[in-house]
Amino acid sequence: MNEAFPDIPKIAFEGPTSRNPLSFKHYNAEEVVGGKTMKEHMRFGVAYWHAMRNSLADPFGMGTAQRPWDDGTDSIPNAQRRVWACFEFMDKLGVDYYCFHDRDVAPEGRTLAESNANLDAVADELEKAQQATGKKLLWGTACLFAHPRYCQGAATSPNAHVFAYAAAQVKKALEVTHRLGGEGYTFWGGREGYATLWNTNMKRELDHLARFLHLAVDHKKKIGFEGPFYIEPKPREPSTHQYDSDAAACLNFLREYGLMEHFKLNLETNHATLAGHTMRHEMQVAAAAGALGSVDANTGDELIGWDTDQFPTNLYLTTQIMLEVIKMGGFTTGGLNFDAKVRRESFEPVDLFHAHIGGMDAFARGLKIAQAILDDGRLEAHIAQRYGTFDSGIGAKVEAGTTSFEELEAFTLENGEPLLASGRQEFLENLVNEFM
Ligand code: XUL
Ligand code: CO
Repeated sequence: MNEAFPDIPKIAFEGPTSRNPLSFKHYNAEEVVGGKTMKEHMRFGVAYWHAMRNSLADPFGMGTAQRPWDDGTDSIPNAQRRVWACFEFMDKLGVDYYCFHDRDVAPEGRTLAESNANLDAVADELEKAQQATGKKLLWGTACLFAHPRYCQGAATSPNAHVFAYAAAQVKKALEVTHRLGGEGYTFWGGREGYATLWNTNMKRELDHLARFLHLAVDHKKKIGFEGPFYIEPKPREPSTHQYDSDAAACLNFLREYGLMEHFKLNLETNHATLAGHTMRHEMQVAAAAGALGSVDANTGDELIGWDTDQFPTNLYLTTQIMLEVIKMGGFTTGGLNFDAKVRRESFEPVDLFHAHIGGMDAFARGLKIAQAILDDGRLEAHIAQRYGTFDSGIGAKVEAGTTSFEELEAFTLENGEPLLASGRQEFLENLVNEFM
């Protein structure tokens, strides 16, 4: 096939003084930072649905994207051509992973059998492209939110036949993910929630969702898929309320239904924003539970209230993400998947490169800054020292669980008013700025 991006060469690292927009200024795949190469730290992924399938329509207007390799039809040859465009894109960009929904890569047919056959035909091509380029599948997923049958939910639909259809779709998507050597499998429940409680039995829907995920675990074992399942929190959009609303809600759900050992979280920045949290908050909640699996790397717009899925360029954000990633010991099966789309105004193919290069460079800087902050040690030492009264004496007894209210009362009667230390927020913000 002809090249999809004939005018674009392989993107090289040219360093911070380069003025070539199609080069990396900071992302240098083989450069070692804190004992690992940048590419081992980051494990970047291209999101097939945005890079290859997003027409850049918005609620007020039609798509604008120019994608010359795509004839706009739902044919299998077109879907197969797109595979090679995607792999050429990844290859020129130097990204090793991709992620997909079943319906991004292959068109939905008139029946489940036809849809499955379509998916197999494109999976054949994906397999060939993976073999030809060495690129890998970070995770796969099933689109359980676009088709009208899922308008009232998939696993949480009030209709048992919809539940069955969704199960059949996940079964197939999981099998294809397994066949392609996917390192994980994601569940994002865009319609697993409600529009109004006036028509909803929330308890019953949550029970069904848990049953669905247990069935998926059973099937994963049956076919020998060893990667983790990820659940991706998001509070709303498209539903009014989504059951997987934030990291804490997901963890509570997984614990309540005995699913913790089978799931980790896939955290997305713009979803954290919609939930009224910072990404760092979500990451710490997940990491504390040993459940920080993967990241959908993007950002939202503070002035628009929706999931704008923009490319991340804010160095404070990427620094905070990489701090949490390094502190948890790095990704294992997960990575940084650019669940992000170019703006509707940025309709040329080259804009896909500008967007991803910018995100990769921003994460490279975030990684270096995070590692420098950790190597310097003052920030971490400050936090450790802030809790120093729990390292010995009565504090150590509190942490060890060997004291009582009587003893704490006696301690207070004897020692009087506690001596507090300043929180030093401004001092620490200035310290972080030394590294930016
Ligand atoms: C939607 C979203 C999804 C998931 C995969 O907001 O983030 O694309 O990442 O279904
Ligand atoms: Co996402």
